[in-house]
Amino acid sequence: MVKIPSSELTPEPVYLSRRAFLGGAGALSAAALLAACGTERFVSGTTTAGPGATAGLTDELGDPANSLDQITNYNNYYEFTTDKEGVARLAKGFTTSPWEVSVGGLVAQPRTFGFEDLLALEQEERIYRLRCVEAWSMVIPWLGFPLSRLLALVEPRPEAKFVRFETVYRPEEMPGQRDRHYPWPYVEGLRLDEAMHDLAIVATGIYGHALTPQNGAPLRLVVPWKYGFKSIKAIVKIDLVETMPVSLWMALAPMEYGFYANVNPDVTHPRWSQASERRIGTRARRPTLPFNGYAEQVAPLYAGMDLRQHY
Ligand SMILES: Nc1nc2c(c(=O)[nH]1)N[C@H]1C(S)=C(S)[C@@H](COP(=O)(O)O)O[C@H]1N2
Ligand SMILES: [Mo]
Repeated sequence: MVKIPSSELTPEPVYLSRRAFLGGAGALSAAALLAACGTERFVSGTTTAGPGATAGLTDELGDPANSLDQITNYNNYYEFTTDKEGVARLAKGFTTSPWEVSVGGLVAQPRTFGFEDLLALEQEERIYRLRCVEAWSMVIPWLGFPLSRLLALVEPRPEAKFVRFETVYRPEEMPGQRDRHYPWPYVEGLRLDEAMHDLAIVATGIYGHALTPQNGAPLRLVVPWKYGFKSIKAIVKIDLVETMPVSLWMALAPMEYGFYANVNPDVTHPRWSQASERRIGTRARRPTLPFNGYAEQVAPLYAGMDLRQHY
């Protein structure tokens, strides 16, 4: 396990300027972000483009990013409502500060992080496809950091094989959590090697702005090669564990939602095909790509596994 020296944590003044940036600045151009390795330059790379401007951003396949308006008004977040177009209104004003995340279980250095501690890690932009199991997708320019960096800080012990994530339980602010049909809190999990893969990130922003409540503020997981439900929002607890965690969706419908949930056009959901998807903002369906287009990077994680059995 690689240890992250504390010198890698961003010093305070730089962090403060980033916070100013997160709060107020407009969208960044991808070039500005990618060119920036230091935070100072990162901040000076702001453009005048307003919210919703896509600033010509595309994913690596050349498809345009969805607008901020689309990303923040079509959401899955059952803690609020199952109505995708109603999440934004119900999540408005959700308390995201102060916020703490406890990271523990089978680790040498269990620790509770304030959200500010995590913002102090260097943030980078990742333009990822998000493919919902319901067969729609978006391209989203996230801001965040590799999950591996956070896990390295707590030093997983050799017995740790999986990572278990938990969403906040706050029924007084989350009306959907008063619906007892769901085994709240929302839980998700990854195998440790999946969690350590560079593509798995903790997102803290979108289009250079802080995350909106409907997108999982203040921090959520993003695992782009898996169906969207794995990308758990509003995380308060992360545990390194020895046995495979049971996610909320596995508990509810194990025949429909397995642990792995890797995007796979060849494995049909019991109630619909996964061969194609609708990109939000467009009409035409497009073929769904194995591992959501990230096969080259992540397929080796599953060498020798029957992906039809482990869906
Ligand atoms: N806690 C929690 N996390 C969640 C969900 C949820 O209902 N609750 N929905 C998931 C699903 S099904 C999808 S597709 C994505 C949607 O993320 P977005 O609304 O930011 O696009 O969030 C995932 N994370
Ligand atoms: Mo989803």
